[in-house]
Amino acid sequence: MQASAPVIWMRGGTSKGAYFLADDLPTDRAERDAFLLRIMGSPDPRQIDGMGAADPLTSKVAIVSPSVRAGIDVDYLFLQVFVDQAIVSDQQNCGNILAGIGPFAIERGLIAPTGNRTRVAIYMDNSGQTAIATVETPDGAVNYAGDARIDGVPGTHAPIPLEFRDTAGSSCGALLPTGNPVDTIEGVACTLIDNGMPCAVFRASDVGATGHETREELESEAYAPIRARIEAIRLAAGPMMKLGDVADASVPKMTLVAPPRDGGAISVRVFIPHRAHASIGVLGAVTAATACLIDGSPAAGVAILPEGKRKTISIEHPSGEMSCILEVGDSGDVVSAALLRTARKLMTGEVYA
Ligand code: NQM
Repeated sequence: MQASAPVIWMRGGTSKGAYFLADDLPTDRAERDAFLLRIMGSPDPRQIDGMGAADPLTSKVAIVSPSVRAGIDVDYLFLQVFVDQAIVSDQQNCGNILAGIGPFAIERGLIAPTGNRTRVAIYMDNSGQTAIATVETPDGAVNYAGDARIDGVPGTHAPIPLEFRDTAGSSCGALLPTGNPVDTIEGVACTLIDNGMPCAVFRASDVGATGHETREELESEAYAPIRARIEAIRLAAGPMMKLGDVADASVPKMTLVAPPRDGGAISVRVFIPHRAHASIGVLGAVTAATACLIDGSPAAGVAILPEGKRKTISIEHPSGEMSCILEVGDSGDVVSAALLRTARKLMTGEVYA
C-alpha cells in the first residue's frame, strides 16, 4: 500500500475532509480506496486509528485535477468514506466539500488568482455537471477570513458563492426518475427527485416525526421504529430511482419535510442515509427546494414559497437555515441554483496509511 500522500485538510461548508491532487493518490481504484479507508480509520465507529471524526460529515475526500474540458478549470471527484463499513462511494456529489475545491485548486497552483476574486469552474466528476465557485483572492492568495456566516459553523469567514446549472438527474438520469411527482412507498407519499442529489422527500408526519427534531432526537432509541420505516422506504426507492440496490449506498437521502417554524419556506430533516444530518447538504438542499415547486408534492403541501421567477427558499434544518436561490424558467423548471458557503484551510501536510 502507498505509505503516505500530501494532503490539505479543509472544512468545506458544514463538512470536513481530505483534499488531494489526483496525481498524489494510487491510480488503481482498489488501492486508492484501501488507502483512503486506512487514513480515515474506517471501518470503525470511532475511526480511532485515523483522521475521520466518526461522522459521515467529516469522513469525506476530494480528489482534484486540472481539467482538459473547455471552459472548466478543475475536475473534482467526491468520495464518501463510510465510517463503520469498508466502503468508499462515488455515488453522490458533495456540495459542501465543493466549497473547498476553489481554495484548494489555488493553494496547489492548479489555477492562478485573477484579481480580488477568482472564479473557478469545477466539473463534478460524480455527476458530470458543472459548478462555479467564486473565491476571494486579494494580494494573489486565498483569503479565508471574512464576514459571511453559515448556520452549522461557528464564527464568520470569507464568502464562497456557489452556482449550479443543469443539475437535474445528476445520478438518476432525470429530475423525477419515476416520471411521477408522487409515488407511494410503504403507504407514504414520496417525491423521488434528483436535482443534484437523489432524495426521497416525504412528510415527517407520515412516518411519525414532526420535522422539527434535533439531530440527537432523530438518532435516539425512541426513533428506532421511525428509522426502520424510513430505511424500508429507502430500500424500495433505490431501484425505482434507477440507483439499483442501495443497501450499501449513501443515497437516496431521506428528506422529511414539515411546515416552517422560524420564518423560512420549509422545515427539513435529512437522513444521509442512516445518520441524521446536523444541518443539510448543499445539493440536498437544492433538491429539497426544487421539490417544493412540484405541484401536488408533499413538500409543496407544507412549504410557504415566495412569488417570482427568482426565489430565495430558506430551508430550516436542525442547526439553523440554508437559503437557496432558485431561478425558475418559463416552463417552471429550475434552471439554476445558488447558495453561499464558506471554507477554511485547517492543515497542510502528509497523511499516513
Ligand atoms: O448535498 C451530506 C454534506 C452532504 C452532502 C450528505 C452535500 C450535498 O452536508 O451537496 O453537501 O448528504 O451526505 O456535506
